[in-house]
Amino acid sequence: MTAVETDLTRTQAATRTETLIAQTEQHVAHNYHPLEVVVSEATGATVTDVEGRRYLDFLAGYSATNFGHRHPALVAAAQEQLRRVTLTSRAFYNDQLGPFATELAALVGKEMVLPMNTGAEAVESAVKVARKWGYQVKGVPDGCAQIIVAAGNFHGRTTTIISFSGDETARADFGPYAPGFVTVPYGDLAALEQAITPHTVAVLLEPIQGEAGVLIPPAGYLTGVRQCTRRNNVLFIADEIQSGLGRTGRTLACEHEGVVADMYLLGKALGGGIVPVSAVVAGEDVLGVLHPGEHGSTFGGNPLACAVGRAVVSLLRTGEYQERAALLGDQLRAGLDRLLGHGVVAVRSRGLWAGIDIDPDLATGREVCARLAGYGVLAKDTHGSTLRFAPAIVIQKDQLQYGVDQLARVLGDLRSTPVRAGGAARRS
Ligand code: IF1
Repeated sequence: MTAVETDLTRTQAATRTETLIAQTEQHVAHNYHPLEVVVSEATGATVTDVEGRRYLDFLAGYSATNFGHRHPALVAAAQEQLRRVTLTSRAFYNDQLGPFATELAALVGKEMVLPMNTGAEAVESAVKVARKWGYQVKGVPDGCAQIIVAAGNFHGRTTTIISFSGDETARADFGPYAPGFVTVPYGDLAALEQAITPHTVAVLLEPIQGEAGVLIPPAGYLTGVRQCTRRNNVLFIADEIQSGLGRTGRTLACEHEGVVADMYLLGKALGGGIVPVSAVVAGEDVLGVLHPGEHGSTFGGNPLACAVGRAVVSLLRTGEYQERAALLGDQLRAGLDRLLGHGVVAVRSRGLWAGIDIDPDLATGREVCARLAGYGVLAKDTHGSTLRFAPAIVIQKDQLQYGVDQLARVLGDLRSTPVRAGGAARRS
């Protein structure tokens, strides 16, 4: 190719990016503000855009692709199932649902599974199950059930769930709001104890708060929640939709404190990044309150979802992904800690999941993400100047280092020319 032809190809590719972004913005509701990267292919820990540029994916679909994009075993399971049957509805049995539920329940150490599709549906399902358990088992007067949640939570976007969200952007103008939820500060056991009444049926928590910025509660908090809920005959619901399935170096984040919840909510990575698969996993004493007709879903428990979910469970059964997330997590943490005082003001991490607070005088998280993309690393900000790093567990050590090095590079660039008005003095 001549230099002129190469330039022409590049211009055409850039035009294609612009066209696709414009088309998306014109015809898709503006409920997101994506980075200006148009992905067309992905493998493992990397994605490629329509211009052929490769990036390291440090978001991993908000942990939906914990095992990497198109993991061969997961793709094979999906393809095999595509040749047989993909959807039956729950009006009939299918040959994947029973094995999926058995295998998932065993992985989590419970007995029963309620299969759903998205994370929010798993949360909604848990709310319904907890209320029904409250009325039928605990004996709470009809219509009085209360569920305690934590400030700063993120559990999804349905009308009930946003009713107890503290994020005004997610909540405002979507009322009237659902009653029956009480919010307490996250990590504060005394506040939780005080909020419990005879009408409390459940405490719903993320063992590590994701959207809030990868907030890890004080040591002993989850243990305290477990003791307090048990003492008061209240269910402990752990939303492990983002924290679960290998991300933190364990199958479940609750394991870091040796805590066993009554209900686990799983989603995201359960579908291997291929199909939406979520589940409530609990004992028969809890999920047993549901009877035919009381809850359901057209798609929940479909054979394609179950086949992929079974392959995900198989990957997790060996413990090798959990171990790898823990090991790589140590490397990530060491690399990020070296940036403290160099544009990073705080780092929180568990396994391969880190929240990184950037000096707000230097730049917003969004600005850092835009610059990282320019250096071939895709990440996502949350709340102002916090970044999240959560690459696929299949990422290679040198790729992980590359990502951290690019953050160091961006921070170096920003320290020499801060972008925020009122920020550190501009050097000439
Ligand atoms: C968005 C955050 C991540 C979750 C927990 C339930 C759900 C989620 C702990 C609902 C979803 C998402 C969805 C995505 C952004 C995102 C997110 F920044 F908002 F917090 F991952 F970090 N429980 N998390 O994190 O699951 O219904 O989406 O399947 O809504 O923009 P879903």
